Amino acid sequence: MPKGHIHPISSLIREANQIFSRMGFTLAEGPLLESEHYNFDVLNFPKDHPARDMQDTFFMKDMPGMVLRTHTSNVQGRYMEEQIKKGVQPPYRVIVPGKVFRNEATDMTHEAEFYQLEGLAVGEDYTLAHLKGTIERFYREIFKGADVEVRFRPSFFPFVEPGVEVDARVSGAHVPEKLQGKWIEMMGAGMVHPNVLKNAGVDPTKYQGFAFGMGLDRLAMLRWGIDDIRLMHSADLRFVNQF
Ligand code: 2NL
Repeated sequence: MPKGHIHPISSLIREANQIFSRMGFTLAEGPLLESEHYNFDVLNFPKDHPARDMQDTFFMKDMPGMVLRTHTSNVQGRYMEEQIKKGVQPPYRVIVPGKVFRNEATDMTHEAEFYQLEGLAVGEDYTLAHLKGTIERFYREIFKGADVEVRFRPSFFPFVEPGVEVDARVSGAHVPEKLQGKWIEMMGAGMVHPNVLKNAGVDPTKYQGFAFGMGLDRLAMLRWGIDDIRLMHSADLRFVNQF
């Protein structure tokens, strides 16, 4: 019998799950069709934030207040709320892989449906240094023991303060030639905004958190040197048979 192949995105999710589980993270999943409450309000998006715009978000015509989730962070909000309801205080560590939707024109590097992997860690005395160490270790392991340097540039996301853009420079035997030794923008991250903790029922005077979010399609393109994102979801066996 001919054997099937594992899609590169599935492969990355499995590997990321193994890597992060060794750092104490568990995996969580949640709905793709989400309320504006969990997709935006809980995450500290102001009512007039441009990301809420029709241009960026798919609103459900016949379901007022419902959207296709624009990130997987809806799940972390639900997760924290659930823990608090059960009486479970931090530490929390979760990763959330899954499909997200943006109302965008598509090209070689953009799809309207794509995959993200987000991570959230909440505890006492958590700092940006913990975020940096966690991310460095993830890239070292996903690129199979590569040398990894990580740097932060200041950035903005409503759900974190401070927010950072994360660049990585990787070199090693399993790193594609195009990537070797170059600074590449890899993800967004930051310290969880106190409002987000508060909205989920976590006491921000006692706990801090760090969070990050990366595009898995983009990571797969970098990891295997794939040059067109549209190949990823084309259902073309000539593509998937190479993995
Ligand atoms: C990006 C940026 C990011 C997060 C995701 C997050 C989730 C919660 C609280 C705080 Cl519940 N933060 N997630 C934080 C910063 C950046 O993703 O561009 N990803 C592709």
